Amino acid sequence: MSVQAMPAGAVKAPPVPVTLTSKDLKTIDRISGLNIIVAIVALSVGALLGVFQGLEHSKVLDIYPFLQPVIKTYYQGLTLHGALNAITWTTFFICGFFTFSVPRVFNRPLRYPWMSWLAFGLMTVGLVTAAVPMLLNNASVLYTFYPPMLADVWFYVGLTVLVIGSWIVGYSIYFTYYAWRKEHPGERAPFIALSSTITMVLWQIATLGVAAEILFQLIPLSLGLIPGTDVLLDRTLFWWFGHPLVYFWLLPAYVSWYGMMPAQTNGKMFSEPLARLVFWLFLIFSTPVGFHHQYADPGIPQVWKFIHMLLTMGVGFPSLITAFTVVASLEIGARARGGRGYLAWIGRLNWGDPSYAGQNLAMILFIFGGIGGLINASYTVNMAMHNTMWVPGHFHLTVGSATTLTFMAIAYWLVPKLTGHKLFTKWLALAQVWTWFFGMLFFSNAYHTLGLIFSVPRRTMLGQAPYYSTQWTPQMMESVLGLLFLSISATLFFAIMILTVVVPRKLDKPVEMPVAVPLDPKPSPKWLDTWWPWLNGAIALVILSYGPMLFQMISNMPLWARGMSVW
Ligand code: HAS
Ligand code: CU
Repeated sequence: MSVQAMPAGAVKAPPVPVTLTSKDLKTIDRISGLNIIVAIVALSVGALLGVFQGLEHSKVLDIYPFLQPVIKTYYQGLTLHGALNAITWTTFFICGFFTFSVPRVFNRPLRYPWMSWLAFGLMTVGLVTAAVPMLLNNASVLYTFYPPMLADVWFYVGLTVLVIGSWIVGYSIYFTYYAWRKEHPGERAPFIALSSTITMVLWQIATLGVAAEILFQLIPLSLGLIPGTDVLLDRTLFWWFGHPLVYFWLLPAYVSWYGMMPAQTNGKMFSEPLARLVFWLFLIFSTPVGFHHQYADPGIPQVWKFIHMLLTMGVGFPSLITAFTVVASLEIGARARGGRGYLAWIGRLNWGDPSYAGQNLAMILFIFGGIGGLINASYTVNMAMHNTMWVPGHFHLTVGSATTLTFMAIAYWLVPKLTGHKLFTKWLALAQVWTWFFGMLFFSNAYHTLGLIFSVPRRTMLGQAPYYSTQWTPQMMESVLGLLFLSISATLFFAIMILTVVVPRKLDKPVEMPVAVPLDPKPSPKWLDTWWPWLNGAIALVILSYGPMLFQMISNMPLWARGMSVW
């Protein structure tokens, strides 16, 4: 019908919904599977380097002399450990997980599958480009690459390409979301799709900071185009990115805890509206808090640090909501499974399923990780633990447990689903998640204590430190016990993954992606499915919390810090 022929006042009909075909599913699964493979390979190397560091700290074994000439220094190993685990494992896993799940909950193919292919290609090229200088010991600047330490230019170029690739993963999801929205006006976006898309938008806003740091300061500096750099400005731009980065790691776990995990234990989503609100709050509060990493930096007035501290307490709030509502969703499941009493129902949760158990154990570790985070954020208390071993204690409970153990547990249904092969062994998978749990408990307890009581510094080759004290021995031994558990656990994880992929054991029944249904079938209010207020709020808060300081820093930008290689 031509436009002229349409009667006045007629509403244009939405486009006919496109639904998933088996061919679409094959494409999605292939992209997702490739992402997961890169993620797991990165973790296997990254985790191994972590064990070497822990052994060095405890003086049990300094393995670095034996690693010549592959790994030349402790700091090179530490850089690879952070870059492979915290950046590569997480980012590739998340991109694979969302590419898998978003089209499925929309029951709609990716709008532009080529975008997701391009994204994966760019991310991989970026990873290899950044990895080469790291492996050649030309970029041992740790995963935060603070200037004036200066890496080979290809390290920064590789990181940039990796980040651009991950943006394109987001664009592929946004276009799919938009196409679905046009076909389904008035419907609420499914929770898993909405929360995953919010996570990708959060990542988009977050990475603007580090993109500015790399493009306008670090690449020009490493090419000799500017005489020096402004360290304070660079650190500020880095932490604009660095804090929301931690929610980019956490929120995919929350997508699973809210939207999938209850279904793995016969539960229902206690409150879908609250779950949506949580993700919107993360979008608003994740970025304007970066100064809580810079309490000790001179040059930032206290009032700004204080404002960021208050906003950090704001971003702690959605996690508190999560603690209560996710547990309520699980309790519904446990009671449906015959659970009784105030606490006895916990025993009836689906502990026999490694995918469920792993996520529940990750949640328990996150209680301690989260409490530690709120302690870090408290301005004055931060002075007691900043730059000490307390900090690696904190982040092994968060990114190392809440995120990593959850992703491992997701892999226990996702990899069988992608390969069509039965999980190689359920019992060893259960042993894997429990050993990770106990390993991290011991390890992080030891590191927290070393930092708090003895102020043992982080990011230091402690085995060589002249001030190494025998007073540290009990905690160091506790950390080695943790490492022992973690080494067993990691070995089990990789073995189970490889064997699941290569041994084609037939599935007893087809694996389905778990999707939790809401307890209350009423659709969520429209305002919890509407982008503009939240997106504008997020942008406004970033401008208010960073604008004045960045304006001041940029207008008096001294470019005197000459780049150096300290390794
Ligand atoms: Fe953090 C440093 C503050 C969360 C990661 N953090 C780091 C670093 C990393 C990191 C990697 O304010 C080091 C960076 C570097 O290299 O320098 N962090 C916080 C705060 C939170 C927080 C306030 N962090 C995270 C998450 C991370 C992460 C999440 C990764 C995924 N962090 C800081 C600060 C520093 C810092 C300072 C700088 C320190 C310094 O001086 O250098 C909050 O988001 C935490 C809120 C969380 C909670 C917990 C909720 C609990 C839940 C589980 C419930 C489970 C139950 C069990 C009830 C309030 C949701 C149920 C059981 C059954 C059986 C049913
Ligand atoms: Cu932070």
